[in-house]
Amino acid sequence: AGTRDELVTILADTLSEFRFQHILRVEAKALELADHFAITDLEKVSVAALVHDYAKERSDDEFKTIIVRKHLDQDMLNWGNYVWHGFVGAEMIHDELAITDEDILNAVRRHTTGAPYMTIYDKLIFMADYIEDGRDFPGVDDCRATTFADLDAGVAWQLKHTLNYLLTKQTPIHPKTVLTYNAFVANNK
Ligand code: DGI
Ligand code: FE
Ligand code: FE
Ligand code: FE
Repeated sequence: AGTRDELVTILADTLSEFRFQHILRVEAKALELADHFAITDLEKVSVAALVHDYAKERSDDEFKTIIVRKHLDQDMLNWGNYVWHGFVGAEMIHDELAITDEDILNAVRRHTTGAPYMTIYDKLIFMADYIEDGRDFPGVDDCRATTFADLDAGVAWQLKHTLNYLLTKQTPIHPKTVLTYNAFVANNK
């Protein structure tokens, strides 16, 4: 059993069946994208995809405790699970799974809000999470086609639609989401 298979066993025991199936679909889509864009470190892509939602099912109290105890940016206390499971989740993945690769940890940190600068691994996970085969929202097939044609255009597509959706819900928008939108959509083209 290699690193990837050992990890899958741990995740199957740790996550709900629903989440476990999602991360397997994200891995499959991320590997499709990696192949398409000729990314060679497939182990890294696999591990990043498999762990990206590792912390999603933890309690608010557990996140808050870690933010305080590890002296992370205390502004994070003002946000919720959608921010924590990436930024604080990366700490849990590091500490509990002993994954130290910064490309992997950054891809987890950036998978929900994105970031103004994203590595190829960040972009693969950000997009695979959004267009994995279980996703079914209006335009998802257009987003899939756009992403395979031009990865940055796919990132921009997602940001445009997520921002629009968040505005209709009148839910708080994290500054990082706005900075990413500016970098990939508003300051571009
Ligand atoms: O964990 P997943 O559900 O697989 O996907 P995700 O981590 O990419 O996103 C979780 C949700 O967070 C998704 O519905 C979009 C939303 N989101 C992204 N940026 C923001 C946000 N929600 C709020 N309220 N504010 C944001 O800035
Ligand atoms: Fe997530
Ligand atoms: Fe995402
Ligand atoms: Fe996800």
